[in-house]
Amino acid sequence: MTQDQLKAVVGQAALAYVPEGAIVGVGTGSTVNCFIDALGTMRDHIRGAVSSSIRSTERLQALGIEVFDAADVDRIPVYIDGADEIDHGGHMIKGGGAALTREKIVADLAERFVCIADASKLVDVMGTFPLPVEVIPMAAAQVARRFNAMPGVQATVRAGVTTDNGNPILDVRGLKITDPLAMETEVNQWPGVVCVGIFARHKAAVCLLGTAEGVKTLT
Ligand code: ABF
Repeated sequence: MTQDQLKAVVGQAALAYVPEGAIVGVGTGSTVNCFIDALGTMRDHIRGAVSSSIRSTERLQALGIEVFDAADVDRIPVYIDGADEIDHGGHMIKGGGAALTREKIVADLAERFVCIADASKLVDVMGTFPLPVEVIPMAAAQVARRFNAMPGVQATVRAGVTTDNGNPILDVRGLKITDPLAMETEVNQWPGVVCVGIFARHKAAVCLLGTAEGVKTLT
């Protein structure tokens, strides 16, 4: 099966985690797009969605699914989102799609995070995928210097990209994230960091992994 076929399979499989009448937390990315398209087939069985990006909002609305503002929702039963990397503990690198901040905000509303990914995203140790970090513009250079002071690590501003929040993103190469929670906690404290793309405090409770042998459910 092609990577796109694997994404479609896990997008469909995620419907099983959407309770009747729910407001569903929806992530961002091509795998999530497959989930959104599948969600459209059950739009009469859900109340609506809370979205993590303008592009996911537009896709949901085009399918007739009502989108609620995260500020108007106290709690949601489930958040469905992709990842750039996920390790065997459910920790993720996210933000390749530049939506990491709103993704983490919506994930924080959810009782359960269900990650949908093709098998290529599962890794033993995260860091091969460049770690995205959303920063306030005036802090970009200083945050990059902090990462560049680490052996073998290089941070660069992602060219031509501004997040839905109007901020730049640094992509950090050369990391081996052996303790995701510790690194997330540390980087979160650096002045000017809006959001670091490590999801350890908000790790996935379930990962639906699309493989050639079918969907594997990792918990
Ligand atoms: C999103 O899913 C982002 O955090 C992450 O970058 C993306 C993965 O995109 P894709 O599903 O297109 O590989 O949640």
